[in-house]
Amino acid sequence: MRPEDAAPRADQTTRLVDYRAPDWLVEETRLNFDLQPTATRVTATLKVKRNGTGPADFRLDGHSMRLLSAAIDGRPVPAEAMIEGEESLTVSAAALPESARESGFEWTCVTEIDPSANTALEGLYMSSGMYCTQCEAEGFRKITFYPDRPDVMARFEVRIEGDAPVLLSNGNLVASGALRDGRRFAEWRDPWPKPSYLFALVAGDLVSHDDRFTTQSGREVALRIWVRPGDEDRCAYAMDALKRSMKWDEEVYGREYDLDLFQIVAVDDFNMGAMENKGLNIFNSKYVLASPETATDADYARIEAIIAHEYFHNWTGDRITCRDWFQLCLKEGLTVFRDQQFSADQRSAPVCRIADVATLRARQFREDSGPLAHPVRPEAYVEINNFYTATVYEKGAELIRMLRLLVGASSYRAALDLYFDRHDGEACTIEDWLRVFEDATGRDLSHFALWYSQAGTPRVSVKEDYDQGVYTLTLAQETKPTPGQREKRPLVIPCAYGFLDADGRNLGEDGLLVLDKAEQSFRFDLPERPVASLFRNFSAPAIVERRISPADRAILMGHDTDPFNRWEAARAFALSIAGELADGGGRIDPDWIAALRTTVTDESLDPAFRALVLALPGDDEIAGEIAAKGGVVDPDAIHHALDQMAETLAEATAPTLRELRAKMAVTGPYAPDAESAGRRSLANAALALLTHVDGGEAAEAAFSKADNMTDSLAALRALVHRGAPGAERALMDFRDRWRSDLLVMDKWLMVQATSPAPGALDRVKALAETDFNWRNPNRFRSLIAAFAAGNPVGFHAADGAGYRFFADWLIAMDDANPQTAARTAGAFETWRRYGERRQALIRTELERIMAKPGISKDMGEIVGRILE
Ligand code: 0A1
Ligand code: ZN
Repeated sequence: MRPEDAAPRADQTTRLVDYRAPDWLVEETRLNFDLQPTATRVTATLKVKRNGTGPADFRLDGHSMRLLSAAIDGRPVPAEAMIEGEESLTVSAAALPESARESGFEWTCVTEIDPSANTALEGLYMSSGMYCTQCEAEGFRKITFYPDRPDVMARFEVRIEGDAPVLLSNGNLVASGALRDGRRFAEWRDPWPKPSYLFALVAGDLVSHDDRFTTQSGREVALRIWVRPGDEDRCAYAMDALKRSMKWDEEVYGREYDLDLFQIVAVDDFNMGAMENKGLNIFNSKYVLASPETATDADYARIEAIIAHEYFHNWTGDRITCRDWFQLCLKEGLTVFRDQQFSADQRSAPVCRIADVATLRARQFREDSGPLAHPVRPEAYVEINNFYTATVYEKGAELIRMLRLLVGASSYRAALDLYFDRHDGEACTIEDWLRVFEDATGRDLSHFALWYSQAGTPRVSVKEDYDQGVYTLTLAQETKPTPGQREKRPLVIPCAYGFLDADGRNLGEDGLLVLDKAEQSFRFDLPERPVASLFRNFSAPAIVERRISPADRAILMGHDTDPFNRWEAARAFALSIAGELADGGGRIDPDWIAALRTTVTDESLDPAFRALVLALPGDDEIAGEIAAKGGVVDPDAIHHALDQMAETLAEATAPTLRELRAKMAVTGPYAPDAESAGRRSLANAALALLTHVDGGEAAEAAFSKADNMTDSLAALRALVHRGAPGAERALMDFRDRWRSDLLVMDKWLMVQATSPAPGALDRVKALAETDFNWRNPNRFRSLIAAFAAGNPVGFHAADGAGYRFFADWLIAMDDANPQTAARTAGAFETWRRYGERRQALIRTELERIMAKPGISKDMGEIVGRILE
């Protein structure tokens, strides 16, 4: 690809090809914070060293603050020697004192910032009365002027003065005490050099839930989870997950923690899930706080995964970081892969894999097939915050999974050992990452590297032939053009396979094929025609197109030794029925119902797995299939098709579903372990179906007797989404019980926002007009984003009212918080899938957003790319 093809908007674009090493490095950074809500003073003292030779301007990033003074080696820098750009401050090489030009100098500057006015939640801001920071990717430049790029790594010393009882930063606490006027101070030192994006500060009225961990080499680490008073009894699960993560990283990757203290803080206002600041992770409170009454099984699983993810970043992100933001997948793809491995080890590996693939298809395949498609390592961006995407994270993780499959588990571990040895303390690139694998295994990965630069999901078509003892498998690959990349080359695609005979028994050896050309045939001597199980465990992030008879599908569904492909066969069956029904034809094949019944009642199978088999495909999944085949998507028809399938299935299996519910009942007090969670998920999947035929009777009973949030919410959702007579009552009861718990109320908002029952938009509008704190990203996502992304029927209402409502909110949010607004706007990315009328209505809204005076860089880039 020519890099200029990828330019979203020529003027503001940052490009990978323009990367230059920094002219100046920072060895030590001393920060002094005098905290005041509207006027915080920051004094930064940097020990600066020339990187390279010859004269170079001293350029610092910075904006949204007041520069009060600046000095070099203690001497004030005259105003005329500094050039203040829109987002920078430069002291020209000529203005630097002679002695400083070659050997370096000490830079000091004092800035003033207003955390209370910072609604963008980047830099230093306030959340529920506490100070906190978010510096990834480029938030540090809103705190002080600094070379705010990940390849500048410094040792940080931080002194905080403020009214709050708790004052935290990275590393180890070296001093603290009282000052005059009730103020306090604390001094923190982080011995590990780090880029500015990993800096963190928290100050507030907090309490901690404490524990300890002894590392494999016998060092004691104090663990602290900081929360608001009253929340301390909801930290136990997060703490347990943290200790398990620390142990797992030692056992599986040989990685030990490297400070005396590891802290986590829960904050209410946060743009993302959490942040891996060195030694001081900051979390969205939604991913820390959990109790049986307030958190669902899914919440527990997310908390476990995110706690692990942030902890694992200590090595893959903090000790080894990214050279520049184009390399984001270096830390994110690897850390997602590591957290997926961890969850698989803690829970059921196949169930985790199925859930991960379902998410990948729903989010990343969708992204890869539309206007926002980009390579795992992008080559140009306007706003880097727009590239914290499913492609960088989830597809990035799939690339590492493929590498591991190709080289084998022990070579993978050897390569990772080499990575940590060779690059500890460095800021690296994808080239460094791949070279480690080449050096550790002797393989040439130059072709594999294409996965990092080529966008789009490859489609692999499968042809099979059996003749006189020879089975021939022909695989052909094609990747459709994506924005800025018309020409696509064949990728290296691993296909894990096995063969079954007509009775479902193993036939021949299992193995791994590697497709690395546009088309390849593979021959196998086999005594009978096999039922091939291909792309086992989803061995490559590809779309597989294969004609397969219902009989063969039933064999895979019932007997494959690969649980992923058993589920896949069931999903493919359901998808083909749904697609045909939505197209106005087809019928509900009784074989589908029979096969489902067999699987979900098979007691040798994990209930969580059976629940996944029982779940019908999502609206958007079907829409994606229709669009890929060139069809026009009609959200009402898809929804109707799914309703018909659920109803027919429920009618045919109601007694089985009731029996399943009874069998899956969990006795004793609630526990979030995978086994009990699996039983609840099967019972609740059955409940959702039953609500299609019993008028909500079972769900009402379940709602009133639920003693945990998983069951309570599942029953509420079943009632509301079916528009059952008991729905209003249940909604009121739920609200009355939980009105003071905002995280629980988010669930209540979301159930209503995603309801396909008539009147959802009016309801969402009314909810947005009550005491709805829309500036809080969790609230905004639970109501506004959930409606757009999770309510296809309401959002795509033929009169365009859903689009208008959503665009109004994007415009409002863009003024307050561009990052969250732009991320939410991605709900429009599939707009070209719909009919002309809907497209015209959406275009009007997108153009209205683009025309908004003062549109942010974030939103301008996303909407601009969607419209292109
Ligand atoms: N690095 C964090 C997530 C994160 C990314 C970007 C942010 O602001 C732009 C904030 C947090 C992670 O992967 O967990
Ligand atoms: Zn991450």
